[in-house]
Amino acid sequence: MSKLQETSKYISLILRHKPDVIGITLDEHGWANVDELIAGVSRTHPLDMAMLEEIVRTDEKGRYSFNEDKTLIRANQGHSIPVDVELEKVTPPEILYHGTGDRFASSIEKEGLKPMSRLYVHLSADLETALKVGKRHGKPIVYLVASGKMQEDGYEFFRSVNGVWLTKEVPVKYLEKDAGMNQV
Ligand code: HQG
Repeated sequence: MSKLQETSKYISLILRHKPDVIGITLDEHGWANVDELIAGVSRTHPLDMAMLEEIVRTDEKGRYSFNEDKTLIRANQGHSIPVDVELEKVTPPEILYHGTGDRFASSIEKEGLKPMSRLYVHLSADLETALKVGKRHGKPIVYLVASGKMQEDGYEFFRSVNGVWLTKEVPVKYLEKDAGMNQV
């Protein structure tokens, strides 16, 4: 992992989960003050404004956004602390995907997908992304989520500005294990 990636990981921890590790707070929309973030992070990780701009610009998942004058920064999704990042409510495609580890299968097939430590269940528009997410949890499996049907039934879907699909929960009846996954 490069120095910049290490710093980025630390920033993701601060902006999504634990702003208190550097003694800062986020506002209700998840924004942190950029000067405070740089001052706090640079105590342990190399960071100045130019580096922070590079992290935001080059992040492969578009995890962060600045406000217009770059005095504030926030993570676009993935939070465990209760902030309202003004997610766009949108009509989902018929099918979305969720990748996870096979060790979670029996629990998921009993109780459905839950947000666990985060505010939302994270879904992807394509199988490949879901597979990547699943691999972070061990032997990957992918579930197809009947998102179109869920929306008809009144469930809400949101898409973060970096394209991650989010919903509060997915009951078992809308889940189907991807048959192709037996080959993985
Ligand atoms: C599982 C990454 C047992 C769920 C990715 C998942 C994503 C259950 C784990 C984003 C369950 C939570 C989020 C149940 C769900 N019983 N296990 N009923 N319901 N689970 O990390 O979706 O790189 O909080 O399947 O790209 O893996 O960090 O969620 O395996 O968008 O930017 O509980 O994180 O983005 O794990 O990942 P996580 P996730 P970043």
